Amino acid sequence: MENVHFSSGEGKEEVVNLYDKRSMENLPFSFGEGKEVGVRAGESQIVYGNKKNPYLFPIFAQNLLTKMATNKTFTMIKPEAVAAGHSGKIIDMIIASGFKINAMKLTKLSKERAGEFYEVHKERPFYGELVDYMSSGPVVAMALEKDNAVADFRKLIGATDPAEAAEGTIRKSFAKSKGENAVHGSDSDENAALEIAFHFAPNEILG
Ligand code: RTP
Ligand code: MG
Repeated sequence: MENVHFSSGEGKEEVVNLYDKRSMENLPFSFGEGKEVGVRAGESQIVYGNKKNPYLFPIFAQNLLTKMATNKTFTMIKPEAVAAGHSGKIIDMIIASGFKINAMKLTKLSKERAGEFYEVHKERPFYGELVDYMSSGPVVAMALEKDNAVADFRKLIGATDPAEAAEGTIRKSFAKSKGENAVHGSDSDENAALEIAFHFAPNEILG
């Protein structure tokens, strides 16, 4: 389903193509911070959201409307693991565990983008350190597909603290510490969808 009706809540309604960024940008009303918009696919359903990033919102809306995908997750190989040359071995483990790579890029997060990505941890004492670390060097971002993707990937990466991670997990093999722990893995289907949309434009995602 590509075409969705966006409603401003004030009687105005527009049909936009979720895969066309320009049609989102050209909406005659905004769905900025704090503003609720309705989303409707055909006549079937109306859901509401107030996501502030217009490029995140279409994917979020699409997932809400099509039933949240349970076969997608998102990962980043974190800066210290990329710098140490572990990317290839980590990607091998991911593929060997049955995940299909739908999108992948080497990129570097600015402090601002890293802060936005980990915004859920804003109040935690390690937030500043986490943002500095995640913006300290290149990361490899990937959108992954497998049945039961989120839970299976969390199992593959192991506990946050490598001292507690099971043998054979990515963190047990490559993490340096609880902070510098080699990889990120989404913690829910909803966050997987948001995180994939945060890093990839729709036309960069294959599959
Ligand atoms: P992630 O989100 O990166 O996949 O990690 P996670 O779910 O296993 O752990 P989470 O609680 O979401 O924490 C996010 C990241 O913050 C850093 N952290 N440092 N120093 C500390 O006590 C501490 N606790 C967490 C880690 O990089 C962790 O992965
Ligand atoms: Mg987490």
